[in-house]
Amino acid sequence: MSSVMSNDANLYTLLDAAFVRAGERPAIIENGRTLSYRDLRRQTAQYANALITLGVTPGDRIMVQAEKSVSGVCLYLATLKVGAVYNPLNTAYTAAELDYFIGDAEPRILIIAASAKAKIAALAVSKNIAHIETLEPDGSGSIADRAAKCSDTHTTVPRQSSDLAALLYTSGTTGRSKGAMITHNNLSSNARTLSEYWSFSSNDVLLHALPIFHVHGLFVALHTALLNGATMLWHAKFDLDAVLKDLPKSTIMMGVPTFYTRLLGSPAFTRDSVKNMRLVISGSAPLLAETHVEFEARTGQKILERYGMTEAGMITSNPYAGGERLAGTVGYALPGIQVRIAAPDGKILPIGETGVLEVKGPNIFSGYWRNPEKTKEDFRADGYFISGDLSVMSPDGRVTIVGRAKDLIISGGFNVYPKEIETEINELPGVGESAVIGLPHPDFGEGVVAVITAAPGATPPTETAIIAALQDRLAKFKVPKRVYVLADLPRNAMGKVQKAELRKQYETTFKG
Ligand code: MLC
Ligand code: AMP
Repeated sequence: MSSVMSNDANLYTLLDAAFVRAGERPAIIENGRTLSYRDLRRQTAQYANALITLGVTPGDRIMVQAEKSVSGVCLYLATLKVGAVYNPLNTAYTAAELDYFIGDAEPRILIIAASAKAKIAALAVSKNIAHIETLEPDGSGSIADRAAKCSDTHTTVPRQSSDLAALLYTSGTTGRSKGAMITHNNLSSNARTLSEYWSFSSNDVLLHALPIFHVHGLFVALHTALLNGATMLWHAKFDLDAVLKDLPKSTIMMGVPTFYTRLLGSPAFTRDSVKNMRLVISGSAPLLAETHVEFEARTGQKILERYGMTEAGMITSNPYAGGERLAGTVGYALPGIQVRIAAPDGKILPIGETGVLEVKGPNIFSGYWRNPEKTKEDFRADGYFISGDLSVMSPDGRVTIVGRAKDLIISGGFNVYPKEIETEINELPGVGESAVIGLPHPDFGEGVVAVITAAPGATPPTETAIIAALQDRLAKFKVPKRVYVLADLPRNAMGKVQKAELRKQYETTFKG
């Protein structure tokens, strides 16, 4: 191994070694079309060269808002390969939301669907984006055309372990999204740990139906499969019938709880559906204990629940082997990762007491993009990151998430911070104030609900009017499913809105 290679912490270099070993084995199978590891490697090199022709240099942000495609995987890997920073965005974000992200991330290149290009073009010019390229759901587009004309060999740009690999936006309690700076070492260490902990091998076939703009689908699923030269059965989205068809061919599946409640809702989902499955993983939101129990009763298999977050990758996991997968718990800290439970003032709490989970390890991001104050706020002096998740730990280290210290709703695995929605609603004519809460939703786990009051002397806008007004401003999953009107919002003695009261008041009324 050359000295350059041995010093190179580029995640792509680690993956590339697996690609070489895998050779002609299938990397990704989509609708009967197979991309071998050899071709994945070639196409990634072509995309890397395409990025170079666009003037990309190490550290440049490549912002991508595109539907899931195999080309998108090559583009992601190519971004790592050239030493640039991958900055994916939820495809549901509106142009208004994009405006903020572009201004904050200052990407060199923006890659979007052609249909969105016209809307964004003026914005991009005003924000000095050097290039807008297109990428369509079928994997075609101007970036694909450009790549097709490029050489299929490219020398990976070496990176140090602390260099940025990705910038992932995660919304915050203040309503503004923050970019989590994720390094090559964050990703490599987590990928290696999970791969070993979950016993991945080249024989695995992973059913991949998650979006690739978040940690779960982009890092956890992709990296574990790619690092092992395993095969992925590629689904652009979670389509129940399509998933049911591919399940019997799969050995591993990863999903958010909604995937499993949807599967259990289908009589076609049986023990036979998972006959070749060795591991079914759930995460990104709490899995109801009843879903865990029902899944085992139907299939004979226990879902493995794990816990993580954008800033930390995967933190804890129920055991793969040699221990119990306990419903309602998220398992133990992964090897090399330390967790503790602390009070809001940072005092470490005795075992058995509920507090906020704090975490430290090579998985922890390097801070919020251009936001040192927020970074400082979320870290303890000894390097622990404050998760905001209320948890309790058993004497043997098993973690149970019991709630959230942060005002956060998780709907179908997507995070929604009420403050952002409240800010938008409060600006609408006729609205006095608003409180946004999460209520139990049969499909999404939690559903977003708004409770509003009328402005003095005004008639409050109707539910339909509010929902319509928010459509252009907010991604669909953030728009309240229902809007209720109250004369006054319940407040405590300090004047703080009592969201727990509101949840109690509406949880039986709300049906999703
Ligand atoms: C879609 N809709 C949602 C929604 N997804 N509304 C609320 N919450 C969601 N998650 C809207 C649609 O726009 C549509 O609106 C209506 O709800 C019905 O949509 P659908 O067709 O039923 O939705 P579908 O496309 O099937 O998507 C649902 C889903 C998807 C659950 C499959 O949201 C999904 O893939 N979620 C995974 C999220 C994820 O990967 N999270 C990982 C984060 S990483 P209308 O008005 O048009 O009818 C992380 C760290 C970690 O958290 O630990 O992993
Ligand atoms: P995100 O910022 O999108 O990465 O979401 C991270 C948040 O999802 C965590 O802080 C938790 O609140 C939640 N989360 C992830 N996995 C689980 C889980 N298994 N159980 C409960 N909450 C989870």
